[in-house]
Amino acid sequence: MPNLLYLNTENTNSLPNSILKSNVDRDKIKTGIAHIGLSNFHRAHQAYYMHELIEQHQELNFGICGIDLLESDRKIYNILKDQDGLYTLITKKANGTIDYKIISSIIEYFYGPENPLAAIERLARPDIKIISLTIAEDGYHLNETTGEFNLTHPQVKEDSLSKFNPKTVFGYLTQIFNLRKERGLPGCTILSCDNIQANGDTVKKSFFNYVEKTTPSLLPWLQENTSFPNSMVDRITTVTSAKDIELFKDTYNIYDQWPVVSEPFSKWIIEDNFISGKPDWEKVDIQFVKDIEPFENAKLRILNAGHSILGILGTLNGYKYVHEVANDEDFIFFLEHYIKTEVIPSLQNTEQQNLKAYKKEVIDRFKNPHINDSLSRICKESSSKIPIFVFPTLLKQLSNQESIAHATFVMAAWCKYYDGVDDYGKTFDITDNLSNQLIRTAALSQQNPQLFLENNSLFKDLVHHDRFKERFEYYLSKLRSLSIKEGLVLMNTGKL
Ligand code: CS2
Repeated sequence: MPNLLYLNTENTNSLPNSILKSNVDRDKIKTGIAHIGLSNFHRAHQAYYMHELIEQHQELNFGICGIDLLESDRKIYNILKDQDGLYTLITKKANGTIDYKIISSIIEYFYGPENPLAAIERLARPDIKIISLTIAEDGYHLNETTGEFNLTHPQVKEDSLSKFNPKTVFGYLTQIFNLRKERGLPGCTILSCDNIQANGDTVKKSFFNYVEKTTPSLLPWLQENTSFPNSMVDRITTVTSAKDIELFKDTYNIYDQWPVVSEPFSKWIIEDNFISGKPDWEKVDIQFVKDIEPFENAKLRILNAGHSILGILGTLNGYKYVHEVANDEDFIFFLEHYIKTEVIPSLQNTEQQNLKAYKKEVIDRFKNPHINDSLSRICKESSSKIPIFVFPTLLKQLSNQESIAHATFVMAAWCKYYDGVDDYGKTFDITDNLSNQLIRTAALSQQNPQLFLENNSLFKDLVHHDRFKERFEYYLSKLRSLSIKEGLVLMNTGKL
């Protein structure tokens, strides 16, 4: 057995062509994009698209500079530094085939908590034409119901007081653009790649609110010199397991400390609103449209809501992975019915999409038994997700006087989820910023179901709807004595 190869530039010459077929001299790639949040998703999606564009079309002006801002990102930062930005994308097809590809589009990396000024200086340089973000739903500090920026969030408040050691994306962006303005440099595009409603508009509004409060003199310059396209991003990317690392090591004799695992499907649709230019992304099948909203709503309310629903219901039934739930008829029948009778009818301007086919495609993707997407990943921070993924369907159906049965059943199951115990008596972990609050109100709901809804600003709009409140109480009282599976069987046969 030859010596184990550690993944880094020096060793790339020894890598088999099948996983690193490079036509490009990496030293010639210039940085054009700075990406904040080197999540697994970013590495399977945007960095993958850039890699393809660099390799297949010799695009040398948009290499990626990665920036991490969170304490929890220290590990990925150190690994990427160790591996010269290289990592492996592991793609698992539904038929069991696994593809490996070394991705080489990340060419610089900075870690904010270690040296915030270095990161700020780097992003202030005009070669960076796009600053993209994957900071997760909770990184935007939005009020869950109103969608407004939460200026009173402790970290946001802290940043507004100590400008030179920022913690939030908004603190960083303010310093970066302050420098660009002072130095007479151009602005750039801020591209959100997170699953939040109107992600570009939202980040713009939040950022401008923050600037108005902290550095109002910068605002007119920002209005002239920045743009914020909305986008829809899609690729299921799971938590990497020790087994994935081992399998790659055993197959190729290469040690990658943190490869990324994803499905073969990938999609990215963006509004064409880039103030300082963009790569020729069309060449790698990225779509540009005038109005992203119909695509984004369909994705958030079908795929992401579908995930959360399988996550919550499946966890209550003791399942651990998405594919286990998606291959259980009772669960999938319920989900299909929800999409068909409550989501699709409440979506608007959908002429350009075949939503029936999209529903089928999404469910087939959920069934892929090889990517092992854990329900704990899906349920993490569900109090930031459910309001985006499920509430809009519920509110639209309520205002249209249409059926809310499935969505409300899900809300009742979500309340039961905060008991932290499945139907077999096994406890599970809940990772959620609002867990203390929601665990407490879920416990109180044993006496009075309405307390789960009323004690929480989360449900603001919904609690004005008596029809919803009554249904919620009905389903929750049923679910207190039925298992989730029994409840689903009754729902699926129209008996509940
Ligand atoms: C998931 C998403 O986190 C979630 O709740 O639904 O991460 C999902 O896998 C991606 O949006 C797929 O594009």
